[in-house]
Amino acid sequence: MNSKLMKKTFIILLFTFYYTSISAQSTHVLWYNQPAEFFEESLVLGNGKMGATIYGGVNSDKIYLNDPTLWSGGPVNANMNPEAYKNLPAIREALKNENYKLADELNKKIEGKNSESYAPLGTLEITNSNKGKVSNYRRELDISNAISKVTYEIDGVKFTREYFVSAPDQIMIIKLTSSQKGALNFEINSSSLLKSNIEVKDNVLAMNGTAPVHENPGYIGTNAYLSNEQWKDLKEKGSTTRFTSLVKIKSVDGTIINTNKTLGVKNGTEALIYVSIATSFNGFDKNPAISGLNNKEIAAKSLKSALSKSFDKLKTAHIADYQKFFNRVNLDLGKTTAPDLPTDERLLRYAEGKEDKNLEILYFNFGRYLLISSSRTIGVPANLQGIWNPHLNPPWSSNYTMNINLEENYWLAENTNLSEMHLPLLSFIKNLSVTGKVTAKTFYGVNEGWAAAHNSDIWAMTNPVGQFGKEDPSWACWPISGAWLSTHIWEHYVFSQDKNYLKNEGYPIMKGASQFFLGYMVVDKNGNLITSPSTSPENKYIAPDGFIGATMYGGTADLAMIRECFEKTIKASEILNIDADFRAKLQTALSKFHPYQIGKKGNLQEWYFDWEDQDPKHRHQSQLFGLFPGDHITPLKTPDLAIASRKTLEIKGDETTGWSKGWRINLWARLWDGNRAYKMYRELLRYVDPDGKKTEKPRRGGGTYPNLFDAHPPFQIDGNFGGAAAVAEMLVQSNENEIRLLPALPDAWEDGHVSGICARGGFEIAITWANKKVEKVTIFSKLGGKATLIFGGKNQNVTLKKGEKLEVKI
Ligand code: FUC
Repeated sequence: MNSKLMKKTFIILLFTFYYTSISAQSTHVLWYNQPAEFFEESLVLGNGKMGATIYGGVNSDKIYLNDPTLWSGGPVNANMNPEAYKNLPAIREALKNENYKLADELNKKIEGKNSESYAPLGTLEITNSNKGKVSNYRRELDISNAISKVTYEIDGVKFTREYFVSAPDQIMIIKLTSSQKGALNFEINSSSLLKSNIEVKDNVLAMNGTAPVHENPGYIGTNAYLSNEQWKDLKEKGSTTRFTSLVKIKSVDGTIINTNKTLGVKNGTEALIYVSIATSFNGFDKNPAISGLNNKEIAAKSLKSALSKSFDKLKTAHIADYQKFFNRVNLDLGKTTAPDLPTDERLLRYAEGKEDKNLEILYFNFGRYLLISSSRTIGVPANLQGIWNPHLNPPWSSNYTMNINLEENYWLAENTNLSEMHLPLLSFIKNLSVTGKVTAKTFYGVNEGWAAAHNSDIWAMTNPVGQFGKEDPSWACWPISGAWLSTHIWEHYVFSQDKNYLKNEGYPIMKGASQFFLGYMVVDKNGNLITSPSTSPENKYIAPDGFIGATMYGGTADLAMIRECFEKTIKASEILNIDADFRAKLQTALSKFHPYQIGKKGNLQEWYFDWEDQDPKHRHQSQLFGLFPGDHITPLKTPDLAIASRKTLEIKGDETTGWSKGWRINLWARLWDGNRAYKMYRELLRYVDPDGKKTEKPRRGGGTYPNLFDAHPPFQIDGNFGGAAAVAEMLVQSNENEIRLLPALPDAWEDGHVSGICARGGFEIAITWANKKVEKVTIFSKLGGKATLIFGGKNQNVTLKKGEKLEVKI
């Protein structure tokens, strides 16, 4: 071999070695070289009921425990401001006279209490007594099996901790092992920020406590608005939720050593920690103190049952249960040359604009992981932080914010094949429709139907918030969430084709939401139907006289949401072949809606008049509801409105909070602008420093924390869900008749494959594409049906039988 050839061969060999030794980035493992110091670095597990947040420290491993049914307070007294509705005529009169200042002031008279707060259950701490120099530390979460692991070495001995939270067994398991016989030495203690009692009895570490009687949102300061008498009254009623956590250790060979507050193992080689939790929450309308569940008994039962099973059996059942949901969808975006780095470094590298397709897939998969892990409790949807909250006063009470956040949590439920995870929200809406009847009557003087406003909590509170006149109408006074939420009922039906659900559960709730709006809407000076008073989530206008306010009439967002609610209720009544008279009423009302307006800047007008915004770059874009999540604005059906929506997005710019980015990516996808959607997806994945971290050049703003949690900032889970939903929206869009393939495919995703994405009409789609062109399509029908597939400029009609899978000819 001549020297030139030798050199060439050497270089080829070097490259081959480089690429085979440095594997590509994972699409399902988050991993780090160090323990978490901040919450936004921790790794989370959950079975849709029990949540665990793992820090993975060597000497002290902190694990926060959460149960989504542990909230402050008790069942809401919906009749809290029985005469509030009497203020409506004066507000409407002020608005008729264009006296916006007065209207804004009077609108506060239609306010009630603020929501209760999601409470942290407790913290488990594993303290290690093995001292020495730590090497080869690794902490990971594998979202393909929902198992987290910590491994490290001390003086040549390898220690492993494996954690999972099982849904079938309602238990958290931590397995500790050491590579050297008898090298495990650790102790466990429990603590809580809540009032609690800790004891060790019969080798079980038990913590029993109660949730706070009442909490005010963190931004107000605890209890700031309650008078002494109100406090006394609340305490005497004592309707708070009880909780229990139980911990037990099984060790193969070590000695179990207990104190009166701790459990421990000495000189063991393998140990299993079992953690079981429960609360007395027994439904939104039951007093959890008096008519609560027996939390002690429930926790004890799960513990006993898990103790009777082998580790392997528990683990196998956990993986099988989790994968039943997770494995339904598979996404591949083709070749990547990104190196295998820890997730925090990987995000930093990606923020520099580097390619990492598998990180884009990981974020999508992680969104699905989070929904499976946080949304499996009927009546208790995933809240602002999913189920993972360490704070006593969490941001915005970690409640249900219904002018975007709660709904955004569920945008990925149907299209990414997690319909079952939608049920906690759907059953929660049913609860809202109960308290909401009182709210409709007492706050708005409407005797038919139900209403819900900006915030809610586990008690299905529906009143407008604001602490009875103390807070800003721009967010407090907004009775429209019934319209938005009822579209989730329709979405569940149209994806699942479950007519029984629609008939027995869904339709009556949709009808109730529509009835409220028929009663609430009024006629404007042109004879059109509008809302009055109206606000546009949480933005403010500048009136011609310079007044900056929120209260006005006929806001675009209200009309867009009510339009969707009416249109979907009409469709549902047609499918069920019922309520023809009511349907006609809705049709007549729809024909009289104040129409969309295009403003002087070419934007889709947010306000009834073409007024300036106080903040033109405001994070909310509710006036675009009809484009997404609604579907009455589309580039084909309403091209002018689609162009105006685009203009609105241009004016707002791309720099915004996490959830708002999540929403905008979906909006760009619906405008079929894949490259813009992708640009914003990259920006959603932009590295953000943990909240408490002090750095010279802090990286803040909307984006992604090292543990892949969405940064509003602070942490809010909605951006994770909105971002994951948008990936599906870029690949498949559908209505009842048409399925559009790769409608917003960015140039960066030239080649790829996706399977398991759901389309309206009860279909599941698999697509393989190359050079941005569809190469192979498979369509599966759950119940049989027809659809038109649209791709590559072609329309193709398909008819499938129930359970049939068809490979479509290209
Ligand atoms: C809405 C948003 C805020 C935040 C809060 C929880 O009020 O405007 O940005 O997400 O909900």
